[in-house]
Amino acid sequence: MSKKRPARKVRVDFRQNRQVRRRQDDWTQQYRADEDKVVNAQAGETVRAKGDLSRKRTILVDGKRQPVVDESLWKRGLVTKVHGLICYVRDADTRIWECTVRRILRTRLIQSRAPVTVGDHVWFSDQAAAWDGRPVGVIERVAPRTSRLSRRDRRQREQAIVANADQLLAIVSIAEPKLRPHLVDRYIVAALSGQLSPVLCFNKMDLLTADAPVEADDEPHGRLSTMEVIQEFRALGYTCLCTSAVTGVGLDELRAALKDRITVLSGQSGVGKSTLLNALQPGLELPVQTVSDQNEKGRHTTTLAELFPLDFGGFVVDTPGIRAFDMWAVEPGELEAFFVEFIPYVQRCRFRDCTHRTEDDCAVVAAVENGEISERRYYSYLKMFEDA
Ligand SMILES: Nc1nc2c(ncn2[C@@H]2O[C@H](COP(=O)(O)OP(=O)(O)OP(=O)(O)O)[C@@H](O)[C@H]2O)c(=O)[nH]1
Ligand SMILES: [Mg+2]
Ligand SMILES: [Zn+2]
Repeated sequence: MSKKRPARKVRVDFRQNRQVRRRQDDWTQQYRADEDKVVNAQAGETVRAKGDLSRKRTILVDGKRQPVVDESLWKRGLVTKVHGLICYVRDADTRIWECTVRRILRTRLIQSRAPVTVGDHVWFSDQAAAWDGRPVGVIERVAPRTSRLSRRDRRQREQAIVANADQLLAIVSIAEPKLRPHLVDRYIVAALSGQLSPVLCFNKMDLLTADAPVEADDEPHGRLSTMEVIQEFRALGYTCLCTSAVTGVGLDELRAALKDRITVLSGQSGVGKSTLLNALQPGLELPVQTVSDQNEKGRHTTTLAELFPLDFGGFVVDTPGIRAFDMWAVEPGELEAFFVEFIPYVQRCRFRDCTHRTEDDCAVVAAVENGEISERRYYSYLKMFEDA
């Protein structure tokens, strides 16, 4: 092994291989820092490649800095479910592997409170030979995450639920239960604050008879009809799907929106989530995960989330934690950033820390008054501000 190579040259080579990373988590940096050391120990072994995903050889070292695994022998997969210490990993051939996490990696990830979670892209070593051919593996490495949804546990510690999700599908019904536009605004804020793109699905379109005004929440403004509400969200640039699980309208668009993405599902009870998903993919059962059971060691384990594969490509994940919004804590001051139509105005307010409520010379209020910002959206902002 080429331990005595100069460190500097190796570091440069390694950086060239790095990908631009969005929203790097601390643990990943930590891991990368360790990897630099690893690569030092293995100078010349790194292969030039466009990104770290295509790098052919990275060496993991044990406590004595000895290389233990060769990445060219690892498989790539996606964690679809975590149960206690077992991660279920789906490989490129859709085979599910039962994996544990390499101890050195696990310690590091646990220290930085970022254990392997559903949605993680991982490299794992095939241990089937030692298990009579059963698909058993060991996770050796976790790819950097592009997004992470987490919630706080009772001790206020962050708990990752889903990594790398792309979008939030907010399903609402236009009737039974009635449409509540304010709730849609909340879904949008929730999605954006979790780094997900919102996709709005207005279900039960078959129940749209005469397009009567939407019953107001308790919003002190003129009433809009269902189609006007939808039009308003469209005008803001959000994807709005109009579906009916009964007539099948809009299902193709919904399928196209979900294809090849990791979609987090949300929507109140009764809006038609299960019916809609079953219409998309018959037999797709989405048991909401509330499992809390005893494993053989008598320890309580909770399955927080599971990725369900769509046969046309992509995954959906449905969890009560995400549905209940108990993780989307948004500071009042952050809120304006999630109201996309406010953004051009906020810098024109007289006060830099304007909250757009009672301040003098507020450009947002002025824009509401002259009709450039919808009154409905503005009142929604006020309501969320008070609740935050
Ligand atoms: N008219 C009409 N009814 C629908 C439609 N989609 C679902 N429903 C009905 O709405 C009711 C609730 O649907 P579900 O699919 O169980 O709703 P859900 O969102 O999964 O509800 P939870 O599991 O409680 O969260 C059922 O009686 C469905 O038949 C639709 O597009 N049109
Ligand atoms: Mg359901
Ligand atoms: Zn203002």
